[in-house]
Amino acid sequence: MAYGGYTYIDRKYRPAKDDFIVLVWASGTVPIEKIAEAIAAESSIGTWTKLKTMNKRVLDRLKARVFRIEKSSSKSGLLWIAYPLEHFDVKNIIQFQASVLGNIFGMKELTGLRILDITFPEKYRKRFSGPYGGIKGIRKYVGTVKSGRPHLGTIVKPKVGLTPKEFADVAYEAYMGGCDFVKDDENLSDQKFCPFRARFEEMMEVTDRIRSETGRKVLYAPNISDKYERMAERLDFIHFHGAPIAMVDVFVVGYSALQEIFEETHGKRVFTHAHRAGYAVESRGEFAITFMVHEKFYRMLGADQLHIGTGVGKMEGSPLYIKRLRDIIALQKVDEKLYLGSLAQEWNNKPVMPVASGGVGPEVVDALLALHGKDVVVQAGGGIHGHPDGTRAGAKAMRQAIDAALKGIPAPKYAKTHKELANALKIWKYRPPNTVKKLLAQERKRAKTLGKRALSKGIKEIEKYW
Ligand code: CAP
Ligand code: MG
Repeated sequence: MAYGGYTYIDRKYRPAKDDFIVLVWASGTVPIEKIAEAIAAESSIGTWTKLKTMNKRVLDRLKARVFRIEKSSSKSGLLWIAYPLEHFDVKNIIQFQASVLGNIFGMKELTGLRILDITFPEKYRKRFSGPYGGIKGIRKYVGTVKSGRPHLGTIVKPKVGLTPKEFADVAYEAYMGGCDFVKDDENLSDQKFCPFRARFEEMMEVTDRIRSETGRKVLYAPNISDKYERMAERLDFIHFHGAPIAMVDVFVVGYSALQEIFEETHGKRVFTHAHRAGYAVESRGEFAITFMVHEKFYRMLGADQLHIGTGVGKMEGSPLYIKRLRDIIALQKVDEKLYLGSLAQEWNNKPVMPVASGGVGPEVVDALLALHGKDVVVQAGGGIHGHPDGTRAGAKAMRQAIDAALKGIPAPKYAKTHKELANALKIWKYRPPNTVKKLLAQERKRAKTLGKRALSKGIKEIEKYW
């Protein structure tokens, strides 16, 4: 069943240490073996027909090999594909995207194609800067290494529209209520009503004030996202004024500029907060690249904090899938789980601080922490600035909810002696952690059977456990 005259399926092949492994879900109008050949060919050295220009060296050393196929039906299933390191222009993510995440999405015999996961070999990972400080670095700055408690973050709301002074006033209230971290929203940049520099200067005054009034070191992440030159200019400016962290809308900025700006932040010893706005554009349909793939790039390139969803809030992603996203950036070693459609990955760079954000309020903190653990930025916009008594009370309620969860006390009980939490729970109904806990237990106990069932029923079933 060769494609374009050459064969790419080699079930006996054992991937080499330096190979990239790509896990793909594919479905189409032809047998899965044919689909496998086509994908491997088109994403590596082949095309639709035999070539007079092909030679043995290219074939033997550079082609992709499908070394495992798990059928879901005769025309769909999971494919494991190995690509040799030599195939790639290392340190050039664009070339990787154009190869492995490129033409294959347009092939007409495919009815579905999802790049579920990719394992990057150490030799490749090493070429990128990696996080400058990661979890430890950020904790050290904020002073939470010892306590290990979750950080509390907020996004000033409304998303856009406030003047620099109004913005800074809201931020001050949030910090005073207990936030460790304040950030711009993804679509706040350098608009007329709130120029970047004016906002930043107001915010530096606020963070200094918090330090002198409370002794706490808090973070403000200004959104520097733009074309590369302007990001670099803003980075220079905030770095000159001693800013510890910058925010980048990593997905929409794109890998090329991102790689460059993360090298700069790393060199300047500035942390990065990675907001993923837009990622779902390509991860929710039949043709998709999962966020697992992107987050690996973001870790390699150097995000210190990264949005990964919540599993319990307003953004897509089932609890177990979000847990997987968390493990990929926060652990040094992640094992393979077939039913989740993901691969093992070892890391040599620093763990990234996960940011759980989107539809979070005190009512879901119990469930959130049951899923994410303590190394997380619990981030709430509406869930703080929508509190009936305002921003400061909103931040307090969130801190109380976090304290309650850490003490193992359900939020409604803790609310009996904590008025901000009580007032929050009057408008947002408490959501106990039961479902999350049940899913986690199920995952641990039934991994094997879940794997088989998922495979026999296809990607939709696998997604149920995402
Ligand atoms: C959250 C947020 C974040 C989302 C992004 C928003 O606001 O500021 O951008 O969390 O999604 O604009 O929606 P709320 P994700 O707290 O008011 O929901 O973290 O999944 O990337
Ligand atoms: Mg936002």
